[in-house]
Amino acid sequence: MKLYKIAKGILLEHNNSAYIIDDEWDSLINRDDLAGYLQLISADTTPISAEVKNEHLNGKILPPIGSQEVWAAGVTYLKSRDARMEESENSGGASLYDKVYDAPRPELFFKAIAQRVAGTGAEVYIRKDSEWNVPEPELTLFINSKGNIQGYTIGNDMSSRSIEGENALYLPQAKIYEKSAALGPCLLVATEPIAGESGIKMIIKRNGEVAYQDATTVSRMKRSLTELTGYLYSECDFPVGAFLMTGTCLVPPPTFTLQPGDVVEITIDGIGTLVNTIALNPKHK
Ligand code: DO4
Ligand code: MG
Repeated sequence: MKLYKIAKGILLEHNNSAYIIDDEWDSLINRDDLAGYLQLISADTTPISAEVKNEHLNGKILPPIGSQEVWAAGVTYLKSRDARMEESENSGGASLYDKVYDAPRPELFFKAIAQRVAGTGAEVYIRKDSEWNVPEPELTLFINSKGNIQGYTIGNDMSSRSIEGENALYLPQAKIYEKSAALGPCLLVATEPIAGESGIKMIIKRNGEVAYQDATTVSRMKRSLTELTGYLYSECDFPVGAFLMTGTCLVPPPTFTLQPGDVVEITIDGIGTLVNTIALNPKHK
């Protein structure tokens, strides 16, 4: 079942029917056994028509986040390790990525507060002081305050490769700025863990033409989702839960950098497609 955060509240999609749920986002998604609760709610609520559902969703979907923090894991796929070793070769930082890929402790970093997160259909930004920028398509977990993975969404961990490549200590500046993260389109709430064979695909369009595309599967991730969650929750409390991006699985070739107007489409099987347009922050142009 899928939960959408919309301008007028919360929309639940379940078994080809849609329902408007009268609840508050943070307390709803943080509930224990969210899937069981949503099943009960759908049995007790009158569905809305397909027409009304489309009116609620068309161009009006908000990111599926309330007041949670967004964290991110890094170097969880070979592609990410290799790309980072290449971009940091001149700074002498390449071995950091090699080591963290094999170490028991994963790389985890703070990514965003909700204010900096875009939803599907909205703009994400590239930094004006960065000449090499990429989107990072990432399976993203919603973990409740008890540390249970309750749902999945699609994340885009926008990154400056030039800033991170110059010096690994610049990572927070490469990763954290206005609209440097996108989440959406919905929260997939499932009782079973997401299947390893679930596909992740990214297409980047420039002037309507495909400038880059590639795909892989969740099973290529080196670490397990519970391992990442365990490290994140080991010394931090998240009273309304947290989102955790699980690392990028696709990296465009080194010759590629994003430009304003590019459209990034990230699809994960069973969840949907997150679509964002690249822009410069009008306040900082
Ligand atoms: O090590 C830097 C960041 C890695 C990252 O964001 C990723 O692998 O997705
Ligand atoms: Mg990333």
